[in-house]
Amino acid sequence: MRVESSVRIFALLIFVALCLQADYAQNAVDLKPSPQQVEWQDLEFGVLIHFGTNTFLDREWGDGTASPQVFNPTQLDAMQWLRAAKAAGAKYVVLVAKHHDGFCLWPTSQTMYSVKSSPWENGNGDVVKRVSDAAHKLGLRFGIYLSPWDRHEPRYKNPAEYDDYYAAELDELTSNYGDLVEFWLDGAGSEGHVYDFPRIIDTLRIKQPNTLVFADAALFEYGDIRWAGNEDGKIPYENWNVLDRHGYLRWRPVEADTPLHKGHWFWHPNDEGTLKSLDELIATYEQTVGRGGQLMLGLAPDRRGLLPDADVKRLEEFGAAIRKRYSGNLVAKERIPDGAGAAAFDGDPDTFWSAPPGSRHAILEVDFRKPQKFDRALTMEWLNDGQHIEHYRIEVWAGGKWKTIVEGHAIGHKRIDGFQPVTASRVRLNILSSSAEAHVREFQLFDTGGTTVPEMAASQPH
Ligand code: FUL
Repeated sequence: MRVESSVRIFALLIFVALCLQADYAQNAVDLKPSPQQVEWQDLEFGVLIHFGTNTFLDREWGDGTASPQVFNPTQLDAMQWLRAAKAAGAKYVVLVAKHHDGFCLWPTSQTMYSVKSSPWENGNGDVVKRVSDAAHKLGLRFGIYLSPWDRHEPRYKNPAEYDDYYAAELDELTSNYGDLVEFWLDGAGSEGHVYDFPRIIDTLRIKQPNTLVFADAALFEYGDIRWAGNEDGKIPYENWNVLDRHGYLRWRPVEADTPLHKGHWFWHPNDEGTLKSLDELIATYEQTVGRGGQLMLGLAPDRRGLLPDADVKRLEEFGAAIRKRYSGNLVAKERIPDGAGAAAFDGDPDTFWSAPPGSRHAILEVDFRKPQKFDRALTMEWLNDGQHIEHYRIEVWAGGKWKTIVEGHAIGHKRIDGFQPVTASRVRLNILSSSAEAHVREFQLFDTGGTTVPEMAASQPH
């Protein structure tokens, strides 16, 4: 009797252990985004603003010795900066509140190395307030960058004391400027320095539970957004949203930061030649947003406190070009409506089509009233339940059979496939394999006029 009951207890323990193991086992295809990540991924495009003593000293990385006296913009107008960002199509703005030189753009109580000690507005100004107010007025989400590496603050030498300083600054920034959409944690210069990241993130979360933390995957494990790994405005394809760090899996969508002026985050005199061309910006868009990630474009106001006219013009041109390229969706306009897959073809990313529950492959076909010419396909996966599509083809009906024009693996939030112009009256998205039933928000086709973007060839069939 006693032996029997101990066998039963042993069996029960094994069963519980197995259940627990099953519970803890992580599998990339089971991971889902948080609601905040879902909302953030829909923003697609933001700007990152660098402005400070570097602007006045022709520097990119200040060494912390600049006098606050040099900071004296004469016409600072944050509305001008953000109107231009909005015209480009940006949905959010992250302001560098403190760069590596340690100079603070808000009147922090933690140091005198800030706008308080500058002649600007007699030391009574607050750039963070100006920019957050402008963002809220224009309907843009607002976020901050607070450099951990600090080349001015004497306490930086003592990690524990510096953590106190940094956390106190973060507490001010999380308290006084409304909801923060993103907290940009830059790892540059911090090699060898130990920060108390759990404490820093706890400080952020107390007042800003919804803010997403951007960080290089190497900086610490539990960020919400990962860095693209380069500043060239390119997200490597295939782009999967789940990141595996030595067995620790996390939904961590990617953001690619790249400046509007080649190689320069801050404004520099006589720097007009580095302004990126419209074609370069379009290629950047297609290789970031078009690869399922976020584009973070760097803007740099000049010594007046204004974005240079040429930058404003380029941003307006960029926004207009993207709108023009992606507003003539042939599927929504020219398709013969037959009910099947309608939610993926309606031009409305707020609705989505689902493959039958439990299915692992599916086909969505578009029949046009008359043959249509197109050179781009834009596909969006509904990610709330995870990233499922693992292999797909885009095919056109030609010569009595289906011909593959694109073959790819990851789709994710958005995938723009570019190819040589093709004319067809039947097109299909052939989902060859998905880890659970596929969900498609949009399948769109465009004739962009054959503009060549060389790197788009990545999605050609092989
Ligand atoms: C980098 C910094 O070192 C650059 O100066 C710039 O702020 C960029 C956005 O991040 O890591």
